[in-house]
Amino acid sequence: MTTRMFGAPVQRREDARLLTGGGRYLDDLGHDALAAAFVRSPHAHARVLDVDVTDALDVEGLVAVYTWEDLPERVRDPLPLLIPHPSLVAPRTGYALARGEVNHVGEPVVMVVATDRYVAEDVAERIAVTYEVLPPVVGVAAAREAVHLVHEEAAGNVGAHLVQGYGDAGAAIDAAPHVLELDLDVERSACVPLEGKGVYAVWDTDEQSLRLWSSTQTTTGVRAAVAAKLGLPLAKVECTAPDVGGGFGVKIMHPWPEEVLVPWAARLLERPVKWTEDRREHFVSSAHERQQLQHVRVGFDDEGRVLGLDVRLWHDHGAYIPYGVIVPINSSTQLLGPYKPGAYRVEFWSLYTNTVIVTPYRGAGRPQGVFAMERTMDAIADHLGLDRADVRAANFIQPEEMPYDFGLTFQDGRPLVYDSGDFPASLRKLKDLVGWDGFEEQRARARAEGRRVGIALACYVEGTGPGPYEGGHVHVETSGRVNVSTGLTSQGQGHQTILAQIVADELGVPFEDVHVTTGDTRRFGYSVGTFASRGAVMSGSAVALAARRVRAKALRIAGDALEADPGDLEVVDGVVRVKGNPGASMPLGTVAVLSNPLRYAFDDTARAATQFAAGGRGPDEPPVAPGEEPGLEGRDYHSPLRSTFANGMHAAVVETDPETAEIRVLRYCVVHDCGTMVNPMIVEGQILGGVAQGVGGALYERMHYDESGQLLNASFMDFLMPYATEVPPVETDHLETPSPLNPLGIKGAGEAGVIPAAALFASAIEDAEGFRISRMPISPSELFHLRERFAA
Ligand code: MCN
Repeated sequence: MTTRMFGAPVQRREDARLLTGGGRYLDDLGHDALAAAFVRSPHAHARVLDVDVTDALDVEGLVAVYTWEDLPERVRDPLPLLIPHPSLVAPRTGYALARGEVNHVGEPVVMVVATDRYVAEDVAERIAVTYEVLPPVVGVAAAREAVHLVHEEAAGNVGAHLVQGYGDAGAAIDAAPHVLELDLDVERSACVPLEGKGVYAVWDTDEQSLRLWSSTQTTTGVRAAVAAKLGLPLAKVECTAPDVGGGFGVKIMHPWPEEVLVPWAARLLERPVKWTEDRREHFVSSAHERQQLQHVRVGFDDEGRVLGLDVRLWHDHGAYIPYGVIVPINSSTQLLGPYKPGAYRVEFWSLYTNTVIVTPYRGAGRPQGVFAMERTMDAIADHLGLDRADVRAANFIQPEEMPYDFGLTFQDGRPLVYDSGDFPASLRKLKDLVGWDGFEEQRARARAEGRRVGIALACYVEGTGPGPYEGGHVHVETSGRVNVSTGLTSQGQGHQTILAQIVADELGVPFEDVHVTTGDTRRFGYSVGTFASRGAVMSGSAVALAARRVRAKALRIAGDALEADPGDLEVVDGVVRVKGNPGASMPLGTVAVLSNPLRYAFDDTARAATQFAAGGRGPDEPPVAPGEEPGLEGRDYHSPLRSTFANGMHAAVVETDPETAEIRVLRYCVVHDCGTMVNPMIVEGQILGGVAQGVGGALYERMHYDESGQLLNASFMDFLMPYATEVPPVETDHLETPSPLNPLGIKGAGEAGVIPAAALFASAIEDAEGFRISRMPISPSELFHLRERFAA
């Protein structure tokens, strides 16, 4: 019997190469290329009055210097608004190079191309830009006050505004026996992949075509955007992502200014050009996320059931808004988690600030939303003197209520409908795993010893696997090797492994025979990309559908050759055989010969193999039926109705030092439900990676801007990320409630681990300390000051 690969904890086949230094990242390419560097704004908000390059022109090795005025028409235009939305009241995107004005420190003003990067940097230093400094708007609170404006046309600094809900939340709250209000604050942070962005472009003058390599999550998006900006036919642009050292949302199709400028310069100069982002550039000119002020008003009954919930969010989207409202839409809809408030109203304002733009960072607005909801659940429990887990359970949507339609609109513009999930079962598992019910005694014992120990749990639901589509192509070679390609781009999610697992099962071939290519538009041109936890759902389903097509074709062709009905055939270990009569069989590679007229005609050995396999009865003519495509290959797409909703619950036990206020994580437990798991080992790795970023976001990482809009901690010396020593061991348990929305029952898993961490740690620290935490992240010194404040 062939071993079933779907669901098996197969080692990632990518790892050996990456762990032994075999990775090939953007900066490993194009050593002979010209290098680009940028003069970037030192001011958060200013007019650009003059650019003087006189002192730079005699530097040896300088090739070109460009300002906005030098750019051709399409490259001059504003960068695209990627996701339009009716709530956008004043959408502004940036320019590839500043057009008379800069709106954050780090915005590119001048592009320099030189023989080497160090020369380009030297030239950049000699270029004198004269600015007229304008008052900056730094932080979401300042944006809301709107004493100054980022863009004149955005009154009140509002880029987008939306109200939605169901029922009459105001009336439900007013009539409720208990009412609470909470003000909550999440600070700005960022995903900080170890490899920054980068792009390398080669113009082929003979072919009039462009080859691009980009450290991106969306090769097809970069290709389409560059072709449009440069006025090139799509067929003349190809984009490949080499190994990508982390993306986490910051490398989603923008296109980034550099992704347009580098190919443009390569074409103009007819020479290869490369740009690799350095660490400081990444901090000040890529993207951040998370900052949001939130006000909650909630009305509830004596059992803690939420009767009405009114939430207001002020989201900081930075200087421009190319991603529309993905992040605040996620916050405002996904904060509902596994709960069903009687009535709900949410209103958000997405605000301009003179800081780096926002892209959806792993979790994409959900960590902030979950922070609001889970803090609310804790506040209700504490107010009523009830168990925090019981209050959550009292508000759960029940499994028999699935699919559950909130009557709200989700980020994909489609209704917010949960497809499946069993929240009470997840909670039972989590409570058992962490020992929730017996913890009271443990806490009391610890307190008697002068130790401060606290426990918490936090729940979330995450829309994953959004459309509109993703495709896959499966091709069986005459050797029996199976090539799979998809437009998906990988940054460490193990796509080469899981897609091979899926295809191996669907086709009935050994896993080792299946080879997967991702992130290369030459191999697969239609794709949306890797984000929103959609890879396994979307490309997994697409390659499964493509493999099913190939299998059906193989059975038809082999059936003819073996004189058997296709329904009587099976494929086992790469061999098509008659069920119950394994002697009548034919390897898939041989079937591939039969589907390839020229191979059949000219390759005697291959033809003989088909005839041998068919017991000497091989056809005189290759059986490619009229109208049938040659080749044992197939392509298919998955286009789901709407997102599928994964969910999870995390619990943590923390201890805070009574003197130093150091916060230590004693236990971290996860119960996770991402539908059917293709590879549980990878899912656990993804959850662990997410938890690591969650720990960072809750306890260490923040973007520290001063009042003038300078980012003070734009280096790894100053931006504190957790090391392996700070990330606790994670104890994981799973529940699998399959999704009815795709052929494999899969839901996404790539972002989940990060989502509840801020809420969880706030709650656990609160439990240990006895006072309310309403702002995250929290450091030991802040905890120390909070203690002093609450003691006073
Ligand atoms: N998986 C599975 N079974 C499931 C769900 C997932 O086996 N039911 C496995 C698959 O190997 C899948 C992986 O888990 O590829 C991640 O799952 P999925 O939710 O499909 O996420 P994507 O493949 O679409 O990856 C994107 C996701 C996102 S949105 C961010 S942000 C993120 C993440 O992946 N960025 C990452 N994980 C990352 N991991 C690494 N190493 N680097 C990043 O930049």
